Amino acid sequence: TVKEARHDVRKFPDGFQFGAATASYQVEGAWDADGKSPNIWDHMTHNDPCSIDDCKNGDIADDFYNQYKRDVEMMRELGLDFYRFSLSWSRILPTSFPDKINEAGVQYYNNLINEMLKYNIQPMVTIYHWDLPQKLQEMGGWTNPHIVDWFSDYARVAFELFGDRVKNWITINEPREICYQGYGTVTKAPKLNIQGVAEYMCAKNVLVAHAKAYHIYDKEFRPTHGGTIGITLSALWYEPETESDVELAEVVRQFEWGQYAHPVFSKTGDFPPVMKEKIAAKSAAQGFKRSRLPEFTSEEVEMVRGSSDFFGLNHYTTNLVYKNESLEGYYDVPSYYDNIEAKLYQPSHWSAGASVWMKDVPWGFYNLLTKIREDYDNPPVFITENGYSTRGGLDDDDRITYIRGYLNVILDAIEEGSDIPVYTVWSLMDNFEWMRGYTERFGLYEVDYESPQRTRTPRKSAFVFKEIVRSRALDPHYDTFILALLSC
Ligand code: GBH
Repeated sequence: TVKEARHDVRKFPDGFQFGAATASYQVEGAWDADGKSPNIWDHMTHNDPCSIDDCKNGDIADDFYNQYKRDVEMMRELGLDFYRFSLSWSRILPTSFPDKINEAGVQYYNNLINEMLKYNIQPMVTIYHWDLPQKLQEMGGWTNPHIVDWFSDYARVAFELFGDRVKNWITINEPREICYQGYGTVTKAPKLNIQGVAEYMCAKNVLVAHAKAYHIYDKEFRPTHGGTIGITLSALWYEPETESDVELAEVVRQFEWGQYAHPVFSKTGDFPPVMKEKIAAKSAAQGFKRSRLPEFTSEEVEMVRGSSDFFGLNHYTTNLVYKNESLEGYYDVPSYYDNIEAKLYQPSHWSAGASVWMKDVPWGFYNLLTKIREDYDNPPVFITENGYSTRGGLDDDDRITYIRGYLNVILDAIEEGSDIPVYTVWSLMDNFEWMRGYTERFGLYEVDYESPQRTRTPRKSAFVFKEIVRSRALDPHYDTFILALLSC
């Protein structure tokens, strides 16, 4: 389904909330300030600096730790309803455990939250956005089932410290990226590269840890604090290349994000049936004694099922899918793509951002939103990230086109019955883009990494986004006006 983009002025529904996001390691810097202990990104970037494209790291990043007042000022400039940021586990709990709470780290988050609330900008807090304390990694990280307790103890501390003022919680950001990229491949810390095995152990533990934190909040904090809490998943849209790939594209979706969505949002819970079947069959054929996909106990299935007040969705782009049966022998280890027997790609004529994977495909987002509405009984969908990468520069018309196009299909989906009350742009400002370092820029504000203050300057997209938030509407002609303004 490719919908024609509309060119009229379209209003957002009453109560629709606009925000912007960042994550602790990507912006805070102050990596060892005031008692913070190292996390897996400190560890990796210090021990193997050129695992990052530009051999840089997040030691200083945007210096958000010290510049946060300027950033709250930017939130006000944009008129944001809320701001999404994440907590650094090892800044709050330097031993990784709640035996010792680092007051200075807590003070920093209190300052930030209070500064935002002064101007009525609601905090949306992600408890975990990839910066695991290094010590926990050394004990197996997300493959160790004890992490269910480690994480939920940490989450409880966060609820206790900030829950009087924070009413929107996200437990964990993007399990797929944590598990597949960090444990199955080498594309995120800790680069374990244990394909088809560690990533599934991780998947199970992430889901149970999330669910445990959810239930702690639900039972111990919600009655007095009355907030919402959920998990955020990343999902691309996967479109079949031809009619004969329709079924396959659905298998890919179930492996890519159904893996995390089905256990939480389906009526039955548990991993998607197709995933269980395929991995069990492959595992048997490969000589494993049991499926490489761990099982949930029936208590765990029940604990995870329904453990999210909303479907937190990070969405950026779309892939095409076609059948590739000849992967046998191509991979010398049990592999994820061998399980699926599919190839994914993006046609080169699709309009491209700076990241290799970034193409501007709004109709894919429309299809994804429709599918989430149909498959999971129309849950509230919080768009917790959406955004576009460039190589920098203030004139970012491509980003404007992208954000407009994606907001436009959100309005289409809402018209057709989707419940989408929240949109978050990634990102408020340029930041440390993981393995890409500072080579890819996602900010509405440009950050000057040569200046000691990490000076922030609004891009053209910041002015356009500000106008969208102010008018609570999409006016496709607004940037022409800005252009005229900037050139006179
Ligand atoms: C988000 O992840 C992160 O939450 C955020 O920290 C990050 O800065 C931002 O996006 C921009 O990257 O994995 O080979 O299929 C986005 C995760 C990355 C998932 C690209 C899909 C596509 C290539 N997405 N990935 S692949």
